[in-house]
Amino acid sequence: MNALSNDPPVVRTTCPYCGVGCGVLASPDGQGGAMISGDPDHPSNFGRLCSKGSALDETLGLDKRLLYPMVRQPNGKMARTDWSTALDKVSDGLRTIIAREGPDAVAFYLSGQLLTEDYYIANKLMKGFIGTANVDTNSRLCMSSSVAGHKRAFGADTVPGVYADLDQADLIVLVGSNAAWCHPVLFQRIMANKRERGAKLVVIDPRRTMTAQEADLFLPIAPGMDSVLFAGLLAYLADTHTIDFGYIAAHTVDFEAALERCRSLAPDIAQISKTTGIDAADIIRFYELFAGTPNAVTCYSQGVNQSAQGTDKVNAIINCHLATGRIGKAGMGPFSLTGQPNAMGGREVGGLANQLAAHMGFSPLDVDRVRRFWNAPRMAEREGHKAVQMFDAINRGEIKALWVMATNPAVSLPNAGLVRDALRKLELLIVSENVLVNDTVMTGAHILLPAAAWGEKSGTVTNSERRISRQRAFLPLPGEAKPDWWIIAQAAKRLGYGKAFNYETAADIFREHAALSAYENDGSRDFDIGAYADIDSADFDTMTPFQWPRAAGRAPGETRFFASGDFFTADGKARFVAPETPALHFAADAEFSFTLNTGRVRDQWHTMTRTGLSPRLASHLPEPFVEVHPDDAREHHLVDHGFARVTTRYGSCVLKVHVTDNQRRGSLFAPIHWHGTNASSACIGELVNPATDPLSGQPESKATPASIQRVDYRFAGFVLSRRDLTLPEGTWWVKAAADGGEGILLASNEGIRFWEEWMHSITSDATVSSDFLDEPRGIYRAAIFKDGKLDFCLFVGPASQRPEWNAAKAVLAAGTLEEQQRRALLSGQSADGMADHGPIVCACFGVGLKLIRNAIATGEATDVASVGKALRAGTNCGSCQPELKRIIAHEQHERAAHAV
Ligand SMILES: Nc1nc2c(c(=O)[nH]1)N[C@H]1C(S)=C(S)[C@@H](COP(=O)(O)OP(=O)(O)OC[C@H]3O[C@@H](n4cnc5c(=O)[nH]c(N)nc54)[C@H](O)[C@@H]3O)O[C@H]1N2
Ligand SMILES: Nc1nc2c(c(=O)[nH]1)N[C@H]1C(S)=C(S)[C@@H](COP(=O)(O)OP(=O)(O)OC[C@H]3O[C@@H](n4cnc5c(=O)[nH]c(N)nc54)[C@H](O)[C@@H]3O)O[C@H]1N2
Ligand code: SF4
Ligand SMILES: [Mo]
Repeated sequence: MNALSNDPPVVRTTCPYCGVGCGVLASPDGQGGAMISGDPDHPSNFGRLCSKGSALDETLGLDKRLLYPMVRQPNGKMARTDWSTALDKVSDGLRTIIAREGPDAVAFYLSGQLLTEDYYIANKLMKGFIGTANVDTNSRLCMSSSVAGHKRAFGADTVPGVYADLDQADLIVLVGSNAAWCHPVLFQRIMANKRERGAKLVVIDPRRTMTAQEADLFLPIAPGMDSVLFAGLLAYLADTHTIDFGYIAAHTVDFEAALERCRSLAPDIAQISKTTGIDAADIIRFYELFAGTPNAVTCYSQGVNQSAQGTDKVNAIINCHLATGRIGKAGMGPFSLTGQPNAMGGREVGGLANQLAAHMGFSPLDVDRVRRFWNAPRMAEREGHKAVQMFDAINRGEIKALWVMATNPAVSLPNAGLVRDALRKLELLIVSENVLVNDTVMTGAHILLPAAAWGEKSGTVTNSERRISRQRAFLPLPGEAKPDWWIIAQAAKRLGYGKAFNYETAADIFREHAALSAYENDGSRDFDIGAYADIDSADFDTMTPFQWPRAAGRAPGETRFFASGDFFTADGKARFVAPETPALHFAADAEFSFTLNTGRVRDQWHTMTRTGLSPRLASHLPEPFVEVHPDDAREHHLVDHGFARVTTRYGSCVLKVHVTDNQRRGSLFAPIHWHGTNASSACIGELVNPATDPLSGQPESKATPASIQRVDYRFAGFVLSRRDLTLPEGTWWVKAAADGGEGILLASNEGIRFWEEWMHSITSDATVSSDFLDEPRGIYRAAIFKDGKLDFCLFVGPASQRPEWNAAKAVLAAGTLEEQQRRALLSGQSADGMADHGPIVCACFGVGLKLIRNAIATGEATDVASVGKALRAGTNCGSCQPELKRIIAHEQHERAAHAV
């Protein structure tokens, strides 16, 4: 339903973040904001939201939005223009380059954050009308190894299972997935099954993540060695006669050859243990568990996909499910967890350069079929460049025009420095964006097109379990922002394809997409939603979430694939695939002796253009960091909370050091969220090697040879400000949203006199309302108050006593202040009534570490449940529960140690 009968109106929509695809209820407040809650009727989350979903209300502001079309002027500056001028420039630019150099000189780079309708027509324009398959997407960095693995094994990119399988599985294996942080609502479902039904959880990851902490069995695998572990599992299943010969004989081919290769890759447990670095006894426990538990689901994510062996890893996992016939039946199957809200939808429309729409490829038959359906004048007949190669082709000057939509390649592609060089070489860089400033825009866009954002746009997305849900608008379009599909259709019309792009609503496009999925299909292609080919606009408005396939005439229901074979290969049989020996291209050498692993943190989304607006989300892990094992830290003289420079052959960053034995020796981990717009030196993409999987083209983002050196700063501090600020050159800084303004954490070798001078220089017309200088102790604090409110403050002190900013943040948030509160600020104390609760642990209820520690110290809280009772922490989305457990264990350990 579009609007429930409550007052104010409630709009049902879908979360813009991860592939879990949670249903969201949004109640607009009429002033640009909205109340957000989980949709109890959505079958993906039943009302739950994680910290990011819960904080969506804090991300709706328009301050940082791109609201008008803009074009670059001869002087290099961007200036506002009208849509007609901007779109003429887009089409003239593309037309000129195509006329001069042919269609392969232009490219689109799309995103799993587009709606299916946007994605569909972007592909249609390029592959059917401009006549090139140079269309790729950030899903290349995300899901393409799964796609390639599915196609090799099943003949199509099919996810066989559904989330409900988790409720019937007795064994859940998570491979290369930090689901506690990255798919939190699904992880809570797994935890409920563990708690309530005794389902066992195995986690395979080089790091002891918050997910791993909850596992019954954690296998700390050496980076890149998953295919060896699963090759060993296949051999073990064969040796222990736990394979399903009937299924293998009836529905598969190539078992013997794959088994033989697996045996040579993983000859015995001792060898597997040596290669994978996992304790032999734990390997045997895993193999026994898997062999002995028919209801087993293996979920996997970027530790599998983002690898130079990604496709082999996927197939090594699928092999074990095929061999046991554990696929497509309730409670069993391999399960690729998708990352972005519409990663799956992008695959449906053929968003990747090696796919055509509706799960078709570049076979002459498919090309011809799509040509006829679209009545396309210039069908692309061969695959285009995959993302990394696309940017190489730009660098070589072969691609002259690029249109980027809903992704930030200057940050998220590997070897991002080279990507920026490529962007600068373009004759025409068009960017459709929500925000005015990001690293891609700043690298030199010629045309900026303001796209409708979440809450404003309307269409469909598909989650990990093939469930198509509506995103609905609940806010008006701000400024002159327009839906992405509208922008593409307008460009297409100007290029002369008006008839084929004559859409008035997203529903028009959805109908065509559904019709193509059914066109000459008859069960030959997995993706078929023909039941929706004639949906009218009113029904599209009220459409409830459903799973594909839904062929015309087929009733809605839970859908699985392959329980009784029927694969999409020519002979209907699945393929076992023999994995190759993992290529050791990332072997460490003397200069770069570490392996740099990269990934995500709980409360931030990618390059933070949305989550970065939320003060609540900013307070969990506000600084870019690198995790190091204690022994490595000792050897390299690194100190916890100090700084280090991480260097690879491609670039370097200066990051906060987190020393933790959750990290493997020899391995470093850094999150991907920071970049040039929000930190001085933390764009991890610049460090990542551009090696790719040979089959999928997916970059190896999890293993780059790296080195680490200690960096010292003499002073540290922070700024809180109601306005945008630039810090002096040479300062290490990171920005973080704060209630009422912006926070900047800083470190510097410049002393307090330098900062005092800087303070006075930036306040030339205003006056510093009060400041405090303690030269012997190296402390400088200054503040500007305006209209009784804190406008700006700067705290600098010796790095060894890094100033705490929580008390000052409370002052910034407070609004008008009493005299006593002002004085308290500069004394570094919490003002009355503004308690400093420490860094936030539970983002949903804003519960700080100090409060939690207090509750444990007083004995009020002894476990997660009692922390929840006392403080509410962990009682909403639950994704901080693993961290609460760590804090409780740590505090209790400390207290016991002191008691001795
Ligand atoms: N909070 C948050 N959630 C997100 C996102 C976000 O930005 N923030 N992004 C979404 C997107 S687009 C995606 S794709 C997903 C990603 O979700 P995940 O894949 O769960 O997240 P990552 O942190 O990228 O990586 C997962 C784990 O792979 C491990 N790993 C590294 N190398 C190996 C290896 O060789 N073998 C194994 N077995 N594991 C390895 C890493 O240590 C890491 O813990 O998250 C989605 N959800
Ligand atoms: N080292 C390393 N690199 C990685 C990864 C990793 O684990 N390690 N993970 C990879 C993965 S899995 C992914 S998915 C990528 C993600 O990387 P990106 O896609 O580059 O990251 P986002 O920050 O999500 O960028 C989305 C951009 O689109 C804008 N946007 C959002 N919604 C819309 C919309 O509806 N329309 C338009 N026009 N614009 C919109 C946002 O403002 C933002 O600027 O990063 C990849 N890069
Ligand atoms: S788990 Fe969180 S981020 Fe993912 S869809 Fe649900 S609410 Fe959104
Ligand atoms: Mo992703």
